[in-house]
Amino acid sequence: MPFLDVCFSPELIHLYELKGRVVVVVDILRATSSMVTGLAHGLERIVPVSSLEDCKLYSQQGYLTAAERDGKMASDFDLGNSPFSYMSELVKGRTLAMTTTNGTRAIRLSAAADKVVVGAFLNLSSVAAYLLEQQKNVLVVCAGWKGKFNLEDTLFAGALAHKLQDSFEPENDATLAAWHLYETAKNDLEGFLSKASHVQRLRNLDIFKDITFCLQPDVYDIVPVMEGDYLV
Ligand code: 3SL
Repeated sequence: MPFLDVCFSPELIHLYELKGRVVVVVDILRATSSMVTGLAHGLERIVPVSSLEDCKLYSQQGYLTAAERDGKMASDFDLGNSPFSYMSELVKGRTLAMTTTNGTRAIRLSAAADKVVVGAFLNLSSVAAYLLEQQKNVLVVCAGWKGKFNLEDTLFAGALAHKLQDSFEPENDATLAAWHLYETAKNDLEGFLSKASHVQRLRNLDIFKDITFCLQPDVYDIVPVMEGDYLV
């Protein structure tokens, strides 16, 4: 049986062998939720970039650009990081260069994996089905917040561990911890997360509906996969 492991923060990724694995990068609030939403709404591909400067360079090549820092849209870019802004006609058929505080960095740090895919509650069952097909060891990389642990990404890892529990073996205590956390929270994810740091951070910015939206399971049936520099 293949293994399922969880890396709680990009700062810990050096402890894991990525080669031979499928990595699922997750940033529930909100980067990977927005990526899944955008690609499901007709965005052609996304290049995740680390810095605002690099992202800006892409606009000179005709790319649509999206940038977020500390929960806010950075100035002089086309989009921020609300999934609702990725539902517009503006994204259809376009290539997007995107940089966010944690999510895009976690994707770039995972590049040595055999495959890098993007997960969110919004595409949870599709990611689980994809992993069942691949039959390779899996590492869920939680984007966290500036190197620190967060609850919402860990809950996603736990939800995936629940979905795959008959077919994947938990590799260590991180997977077990995520499984138990999700078991406790599964009937009311939003209530469970009410005191979570990033939920409070977003609420302080008057961002409420994004939280509710990003916690919905299986709104979309796509699995974004990195191909070269692009998420498609
Ligand atoms: O950190 C990130 O990558 C973002 O998802 C953070 S935010 O939800 O846009 O504030």
